[in-house]
Amino acid sequence: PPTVRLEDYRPSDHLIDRVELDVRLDPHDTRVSATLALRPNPAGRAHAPLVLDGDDLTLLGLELDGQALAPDTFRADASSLTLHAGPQRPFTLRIETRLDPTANTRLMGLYRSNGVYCTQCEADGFRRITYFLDRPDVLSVYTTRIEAERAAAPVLLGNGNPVEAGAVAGTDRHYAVWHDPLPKPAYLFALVGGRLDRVAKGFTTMEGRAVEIAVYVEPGKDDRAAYALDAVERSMAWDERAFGRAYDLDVFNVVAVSDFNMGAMENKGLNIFNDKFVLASPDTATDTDYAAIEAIIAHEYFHNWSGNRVTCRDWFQLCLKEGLTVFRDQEFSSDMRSRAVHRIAEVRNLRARQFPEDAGPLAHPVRPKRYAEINNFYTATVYEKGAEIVRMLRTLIGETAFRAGMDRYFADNDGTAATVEDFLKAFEAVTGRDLARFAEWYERPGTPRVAVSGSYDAAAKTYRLAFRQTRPGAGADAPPLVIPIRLGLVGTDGPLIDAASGRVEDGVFVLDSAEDTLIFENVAAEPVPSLFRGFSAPVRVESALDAAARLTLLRHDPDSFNRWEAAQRVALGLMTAQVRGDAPEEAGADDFVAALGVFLDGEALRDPAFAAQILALPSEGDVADEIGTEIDPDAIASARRDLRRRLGAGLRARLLTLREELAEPAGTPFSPDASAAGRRALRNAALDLIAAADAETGTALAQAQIAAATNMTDRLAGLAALALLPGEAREAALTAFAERYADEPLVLDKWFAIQAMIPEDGTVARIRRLQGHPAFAMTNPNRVRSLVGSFSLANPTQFNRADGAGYALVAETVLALDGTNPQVAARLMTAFGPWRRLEPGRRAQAESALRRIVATQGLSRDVADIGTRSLA
Ligand code: HT7
Ligand code: ZN
Repeated sequence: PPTVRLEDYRPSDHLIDRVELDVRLDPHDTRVSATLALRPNPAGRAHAPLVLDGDDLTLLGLELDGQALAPDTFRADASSLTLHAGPQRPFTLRIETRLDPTANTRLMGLYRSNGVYCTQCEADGFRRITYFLDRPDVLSVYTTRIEAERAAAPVLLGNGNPVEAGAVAGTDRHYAVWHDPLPKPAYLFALVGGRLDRVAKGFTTMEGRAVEIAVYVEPGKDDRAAYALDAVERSMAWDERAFGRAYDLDVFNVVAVSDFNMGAMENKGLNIFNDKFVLASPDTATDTDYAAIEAIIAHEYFHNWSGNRVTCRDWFQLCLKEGLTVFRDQEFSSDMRSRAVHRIAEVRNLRARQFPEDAGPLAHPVRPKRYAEINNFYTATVYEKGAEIVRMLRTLIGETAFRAGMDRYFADNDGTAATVEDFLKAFEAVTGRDLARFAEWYERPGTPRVAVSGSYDAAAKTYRLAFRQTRPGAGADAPPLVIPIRLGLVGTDGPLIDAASGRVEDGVFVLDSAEDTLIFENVAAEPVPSLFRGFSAPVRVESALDAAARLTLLRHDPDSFNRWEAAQRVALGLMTAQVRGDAPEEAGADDFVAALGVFLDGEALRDPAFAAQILALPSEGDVADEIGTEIDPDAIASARRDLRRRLGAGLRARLLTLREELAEPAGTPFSPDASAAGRRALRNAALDLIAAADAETGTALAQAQIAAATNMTDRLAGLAALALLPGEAREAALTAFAERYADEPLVLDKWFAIQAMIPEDGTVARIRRLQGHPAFAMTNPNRVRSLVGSFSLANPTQFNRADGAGYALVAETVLALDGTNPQVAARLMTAFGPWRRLEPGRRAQAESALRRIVATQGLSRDVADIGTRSLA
C-alpha cells in the first residue's frame, strides 16, 4: 500500500466552506445528497484538479452550480471523484450517493448497530458517506437534514443544535434538521437514527449558556445511564475549573451503541459510545467499569476543546489531540479519585501496553513520520506516551506556566487545524523558554533508560548521584532527551533528609545531557534515593538499590507512587531471580512478606485502595518486560504463582481478618465512589492471595462471596478467584453465572474473558467451544475482544503455548475477521508484537503464524500493514 509521509504534507488545493447534507435513511438503500460550497485554497496550487476521497461509494448524481456535469469533465469510481478542471472561483457541487448501512460490517461510515443507524468517521469514514476532501485540515460548517421512517427511528440526532423537525407529508417518515455553527473537519461528523431511550439534565456554563445534556441508550436500559450522565456534568464543570474551557452549543448528546470499533468518539455535540462505556448498574458493572465510564465520558467531552475547537492539521499530529486529551482525562480522574492510586493505575497501563509496543516491531515515535494505514496508529504510544510528554512539560515549567500555556494554545489556535509545533510555541511564548530540545520526545521511538548510581562520602557528608541516559537503537550522535527527574533522599531509619543541591528546583532535577552528577551537601547519614517520584518521566530506571533499601522506601518515602514502585521492584527482583535460576532468595521473600505485613497492619484500613495496589504483584507481562529476551512464559507464570502463594501463606491471618474488617454491613447501599471501590479492591486482592496459597479456603471464600454478592465487582472477583482453581466448583459457578446473565451481553463479555484467561491447557479448546456459544458473534467487536483479545493479551502461558495452538487460534480469528472488520482484526493481531523476544521454540511458532497470515490472499491494508511491520 502507498505510504503517507509527514514530510509530504501540503495544504489542500480546495476548501469546503459549507456542507449541506440530506440523508434519507433506509436499511439497505440510504440516499445521501451532499451540497458542498467549494473554493480554491489560496494556500494550495492554482488550477489543480479537484480530487475528492471516496470509499466503497456508488455515485447516483453530480451537479456543478445546478447543472449536470458532462461525462468527460469528471471521473468517478468507488474510491474517488475527480473534476479534471476545478473552477478557479467559488462553486457548488451537489453529489448524490447510495449506501447500504446494513451491509456495512466494518463499522466505519454509516452503519446499523442493533437496528440503530449511527456513524463513525474518524479517521477516514466520512468518505464512505459521500465524496469529500476527507482530511482534518479542511474545516466546514455543516447543516444536516436526517429523514427516516418514524417507527424505525423516532430519534434523529446530528451535530450542533437542533433547528427544525417534522413529518414528511403523506408518508410514514419524519425528519430533523441540525446545524453546527462551528467549522469542523469531516471526521467529527455524526448522525444517529433509531429507537432509543433518553435521560437528560440541564447545565449552565460559566458563560451563562443553558445546555441540555442527554444520554441515549437502547430501549429499557435508561436505568443504567445515570452514572454516564452525571459524569458528563462533572466533566463540564471540571473543564471550566481546571482549564477555563466552557461548552459551546445548546445541547450535548451521548449515544450508546453496541457495535463499535473502539471506546467512543468525540463527534461535535454528538459523542457516540461503545455501550460498554456508558451502561452501568451495580448488578452489571464492576468498579473498574465505573472508573472507565467516568474516564471515557470525560475524555470525549474534553476533546470538545482539545480536538474539536483546535483540531489536527494532519493525522501525523494525532498526539496533539489524543495525548493532550488523555492527559486531561487523567487529571480529571485524579481529581475525582485518589491521585496516587490513579497514578499507579496509569503507570501500570503504560508499562503493560506502551513499553512492550515501544520495544517491539510496531514501535513508532509519538508523532509518527509515515504510515500505510492510519487506523493502526491509534496506539498506546500516541495516546499514553503522548500524555506523559504533556505531563513532563508541566513538570518542567510548573503548574502556573502550564495553565497559561494551555490558555495561549487554545486562544491562538481556536478554529484551526494545528501541529505539535503550534502546541509547543504556546508554551515558549508564555515562558520565554526554548522547547526545541524537549520536542525530541515526539520524534523517536523506544523507551529511554536512565542508569543511576549513588555514593555516600561519610567524611565529607556528601551524597553523589550519577545519571546516564541511553536510548535503544539511537546512534551516539542522537541528542540527549530533556528528562525531568522528581527526586528526594530518604533516611534509612525514616526521617526525611532535607539535603540541598542547587540543581534541584521544587524537587525536580532536569537531566538534559547524556551524563550528569548531582552532589548533595550536609548529608548526615547514608540515604536512600527516591527517584522519578510520581513516575516523572516515561523511562526505565536502572539502579542498583538492594531490596533492603527499597523496603525502606516502601516504609518511609513521602511519595506514594515510589512506595508502590519500591514494593513492585522487590517483587520483580524475586520473580526474575527465580526465572533466571539465580540463587534462591528465600530470605528475600521472607523479608518482603514481613514488610508487607507491617505495611498492612499500619495502613490497610487507612487507605484500602492504595493497599490493594501494594498487594497486586507485577503482572507476568511486567516480568517478561524486565527479562527482555528469550522469554519463557511458563517459567514466569510459575515464579509469579510461587510468590503469590508465599504471600498468601505468610499473610493469611492478616488477610482473613482484613476481609472481615472490610466487609460491608448488610443493607449498605451500593456506591461506586473511590473509597467504597477501594475497600472492595483490597478485600478482593486478599481473596486472590489467600486462594493462591490454599485452594480449599479460596474455593469456600469465593463461593460464599458469589452467593452473598450485591454487586458485580464482588461477584466477578469471586468468579475470577474460582477460575484459577480447577474443578467442579469452578464449572458450576461459571454455569450459574451464564444462566443468571443470559440476556446481558456486556456481562457475558466478562464471562468470556474470565474463561479466556484461565492459564490451563484446556483453554484453547474452551475458547473454540465458546466461539460457538449463542451469545458470541464475530460481528461484535466487544465479543471478539472479550474472548480472543483477553486470551491473546492476558493469558501469556496459553497464547504462547509451546505447540503453537494459541497462536493458531488467534491467527485464524484474525483471518476470519479481516473480511468483515479489518480494523478490529488488525488490532487483535498486534498481540504478536513481542514475538522476537520469546525463547526460540515459541519464536518460531509465532513467526510461522504471522507468516501464514501475511501470505493470505486479499488481506486488508490494516492487517497487511501490521503483518509486514511485525515481521520487518
Ligand atoms: N478519537 C477517537 C479515535 C477513533 C475511533 C473511535 C471509534 C471508532 C473508530 C475510531 N478511530 C479512531 C476516540 C478517542 O480517542 O477519543
Ligand atoms: Zn481521544
